[in-house]
Amino acid sequence: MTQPITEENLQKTVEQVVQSMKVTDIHTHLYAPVFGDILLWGFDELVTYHYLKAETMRWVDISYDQYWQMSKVEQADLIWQTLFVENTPYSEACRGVLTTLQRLGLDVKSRDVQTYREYFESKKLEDYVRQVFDLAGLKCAVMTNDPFNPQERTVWLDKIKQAKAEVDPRFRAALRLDVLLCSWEQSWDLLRQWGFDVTHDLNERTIEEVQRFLREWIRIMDPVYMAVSLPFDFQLPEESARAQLIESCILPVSRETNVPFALMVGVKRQLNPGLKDAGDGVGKMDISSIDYLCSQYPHNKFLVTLLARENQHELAVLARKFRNLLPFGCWWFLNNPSLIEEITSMRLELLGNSVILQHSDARVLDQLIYKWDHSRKIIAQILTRKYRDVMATGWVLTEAEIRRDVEKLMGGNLWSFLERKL
Ligand code: FIX
Ligand code: ZN
Repeated sequence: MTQPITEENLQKTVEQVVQSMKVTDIHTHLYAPVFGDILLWGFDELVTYHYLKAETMRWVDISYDQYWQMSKVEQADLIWQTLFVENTPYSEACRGVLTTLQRLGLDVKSRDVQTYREYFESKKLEDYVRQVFDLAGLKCAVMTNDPFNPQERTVWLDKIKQAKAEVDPRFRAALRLDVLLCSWEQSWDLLRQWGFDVTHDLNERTIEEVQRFLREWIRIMDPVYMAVSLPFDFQLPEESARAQLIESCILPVSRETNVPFALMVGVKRQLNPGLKDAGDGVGKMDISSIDYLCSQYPHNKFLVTLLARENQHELAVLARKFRNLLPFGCWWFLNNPSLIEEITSMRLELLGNSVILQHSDARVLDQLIYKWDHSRKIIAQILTRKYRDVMATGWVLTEAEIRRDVEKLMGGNLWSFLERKL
């Protein structure tokens, strides 16, 4: 581990370290098995991923309603026929399905969907979770947990809070607050129904009670962070309920509990409602809102990922200015080889080791396999280039140092960020 790295063994060493590093997947839509059928997995879920729905609807002449009236198996068969048989599956989401099948040991060249389905039907979930985490090299997956989701809420309150079931330690919670922050017109009444003394007006009592709601759910979930997905036109400062809830409720509780606030900004919600969960688009956001948060709240910790390619450079520059800002991942429409390469190179050049390079955003358990397989290959290529540039100056590198760097970049920086005293 301490022998110096040479030009001859550099690439192989970096590839081996990146491939074998157990990662913290800082953002997913997965759930621990205790949450039941909201944890999606298996062939038909893999093939009906909303990315693939959108790509399929570009080809077929059926209406959106006709698609949504199909069964899951019928939808998967349509997607498979359209994207995998009538066209070569080289889009990132299509290729991902094939990488997953291949890594699971299935015969991709057979194109035998029935055999694929039988394979997954033979799996027991508990064993399969272990198998997928091993293949993907995951230490931990951070979920997206919405206290306003009735099915999920029941599990937290009935099963977990009553200590009837532990959340699997491989799955950590993230307290997701889109409904609270972006639908206050509805969410205040739900809080009232749950026993919080709030009104629609964000008066002092309401602010106190929303803070109590946040503390309550931090106690129940023990979240790694609080998160919100925000539209591209998100602005702070702003005269709005959302702005007041963020500044008067989220940020004080975030600092008090050392639970960072994660902002995921740049969505154009439901550009095409007919596509439902595949209907969102992207827009460039005004990064001065992130600048405002980091500068006005220097003792708060912010995790930030932005959806527009055009925002990536300014996010990296902003992170150079504010140590309370930790950028993460190549989110959603950026999670493609060409953009991962561009963004990762730029981040290493501007931020060195002080960034979290990737998250999977996996919605289907099996996707962990391909999302991390594809990203690891690109990250290893870029890191090899960066190490080679450093070694060209005469700098002597050891494998232990490469391992140290990669651990930080692949999620370790999240845990040290939590421990930082700002
Ligand atoms: O807001 C989010 O967490 C987004 O990642 C999702 O809404 C989005 O649908 C997604 O899964 C993208 O990969
Ligand atoms: Zn997501």
